[in-house]
Amino acid sequence: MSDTNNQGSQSQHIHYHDPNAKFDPPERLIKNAHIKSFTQYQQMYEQSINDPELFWSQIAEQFHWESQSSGQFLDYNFDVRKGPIFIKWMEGARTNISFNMLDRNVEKGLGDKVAFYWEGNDPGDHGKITYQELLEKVCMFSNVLKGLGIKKGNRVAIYMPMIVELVICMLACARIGAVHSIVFAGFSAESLSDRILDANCCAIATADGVWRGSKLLNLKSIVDKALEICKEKGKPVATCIVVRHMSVLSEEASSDSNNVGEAPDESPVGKRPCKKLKINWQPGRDHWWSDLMKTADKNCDPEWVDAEDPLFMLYTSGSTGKPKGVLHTVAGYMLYAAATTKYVFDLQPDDIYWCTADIGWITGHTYVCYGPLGNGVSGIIFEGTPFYPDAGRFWAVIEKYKVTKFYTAPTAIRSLMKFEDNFVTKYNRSSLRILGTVGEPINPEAWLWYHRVVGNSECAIVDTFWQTETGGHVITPLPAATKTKPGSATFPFFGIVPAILSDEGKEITGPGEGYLVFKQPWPGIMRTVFGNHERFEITYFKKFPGYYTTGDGAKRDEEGYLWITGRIDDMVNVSGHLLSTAEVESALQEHDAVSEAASVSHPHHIKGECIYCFVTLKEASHLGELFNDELVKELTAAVRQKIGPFAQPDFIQNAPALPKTRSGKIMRRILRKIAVNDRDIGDTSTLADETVIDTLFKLRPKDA
Ligand code: 6R9
Repeated sequence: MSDTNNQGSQSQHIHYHDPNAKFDPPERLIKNAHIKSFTQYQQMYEQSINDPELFWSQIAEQFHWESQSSGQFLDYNFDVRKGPIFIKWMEGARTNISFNMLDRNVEKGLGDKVAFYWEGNDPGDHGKITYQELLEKVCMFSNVLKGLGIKKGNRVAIYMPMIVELVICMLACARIGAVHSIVFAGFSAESLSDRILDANCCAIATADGVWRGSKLLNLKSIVDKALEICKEKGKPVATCIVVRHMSVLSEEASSDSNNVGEAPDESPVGKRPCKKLKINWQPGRDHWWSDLMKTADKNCDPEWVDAEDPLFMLYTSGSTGKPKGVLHTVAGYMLYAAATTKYVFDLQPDDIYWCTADIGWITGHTYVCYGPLGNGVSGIIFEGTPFYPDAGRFWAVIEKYKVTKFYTAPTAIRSLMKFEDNFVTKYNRSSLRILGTVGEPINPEAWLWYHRVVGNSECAIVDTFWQTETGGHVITPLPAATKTKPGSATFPFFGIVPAILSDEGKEITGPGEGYLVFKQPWPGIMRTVFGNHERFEITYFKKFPGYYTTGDGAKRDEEGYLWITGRIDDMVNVSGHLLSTAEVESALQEHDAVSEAASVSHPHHIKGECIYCFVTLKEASHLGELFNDELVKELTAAVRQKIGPFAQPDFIQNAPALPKTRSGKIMRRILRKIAVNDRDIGDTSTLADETVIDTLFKLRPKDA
């Protein structure tokens, strides 16, 4: 490698951040916090590891158990060499999660407390529902489901926008022991049908349509298509329940859709925008939610289920393409969702807690629905997007509801950073105490902006690492106890024993980098891949026997802080140096002109692999929109400077937008194809916007 000392082109536009700089927990949080110091965290952590039964049974005491188990509190096998993998917490105990989320809170006197504020796509379209009201609606809908013949163990697909009925539907399934399988209402008809078929769902709940920003989505027509595919494949779905969210039937629509009738607007919260939407109707199969609810009984005894009975399944993409139905069970998930929400967001009775994730993703399951309800706090269900009507929407909502705890994704933060700080600062954010991030490694640049601009340098930032499979946070700071380093998810949550393994499967103790694995089960870990236990064992337990393999890389620094370096398949090996794409991206993002960056591995005849970068420029950059050789030089220098000359990217291309999944994850698999000019990009069904692909192929540098 040549030219290691060339620092001549360092630009004034690059801000370096000291990776060891630490931020103290905000003083004002400590007095009332559940965990007040790092020492207290360490003591509790030790206990959670050495005596999981004692630790988790204390947490279980907060909940109602219809009957206790006489068997083992925890039983498991994590080692494929010893037999099949299994994980069981509190098997034999009987409970019901909807009872614990609702009846128990009402009994404690929280009946009149707001369970959820609902904030619609349009500012001004809003409502709220109390714990008592939510309980009543859930009981009614449970009776509706029972009336339709849905029983314990049946799978119910849910394809809904972010409306209160979505939570009602989840909790009603849980109340009668049915298993919900939520599909994010942004997936195509084909993806939806794949998931319905794989889970063998007997019913689906949806809504007529939804506005997402300024785009109108006809959800019912997507569901119609999906159900058509299911029928063609010989597995018709008997029941489709439709929430009337927005349609006022025009004459045109009602004339060619018999039996639609006029559905009374019985929605539990708020007024709804009335927009014309053409809906087709299949009598016998399709039912209006409000029609079914009209006659439903307001009382419904919960079905007492086993701790290890399934609660829900949720599909996550697999490296082989076919999505995996991650299965979670009742009691372990309940304990873990409630405990992580309580400690990581340091929940207090008067909190207004807002997680912006869609319930269609695991973050929404755990941190919009089950975690907050399990702690009896008031949450927000947000139907809108960060950019509608403008880039100030998040901060407007924070001001409106006096949000105290806020949880969002790095991708949202990075895209909002592009705009002037004034979009944030013109709103009152003095209620904020804790700011969370999840979904991807957060680059220090974005972390610091979140901390300084959004949090006014007065809030704790919790960078929470976890997965659909883990059920809840596994590596995370605790807001009043952990000194944070921007970009580090810091330390394990209670009950989590992380290890870093080398390629050969040796544990790296002390500082080092490798595969992130976990050594023992925690209550929230997935139990199987629905219908394919072998795939569960192969995906998570085969590579390193005795460990749960996350598929992510991690680095432990001298002080023991953990830094997630990204998916293992996002590692680049340049001339024998193992590099994470996240590291390179972070270096690029420190440049003033850069809004977002993604880097992938590209084959190289000498180095083996080299780095190929995609860079999105800030719209308002004072360097202009110009992507030119000068800028490429500066960016190259930035990476050399930050990581080392070996990390110097060979290619940097202009990317007006990056290919992302609907949950905002950059699809590096597709970027790798673009980098090598391979048009055979495979499955793009999870891509939010397919048009970016063509643009990126066109903008490839000539020499690549
Ligand atoms: C909760 C969720 C899981 C993958 C995970 C990792 C990435 C999530 C992260 C993070 C770095 C964080 N990830 N949180 N990487 N820092 N704080 O996102 O679940 O959709 O299953 O994705 O997301 O790569 O393996 P899921």
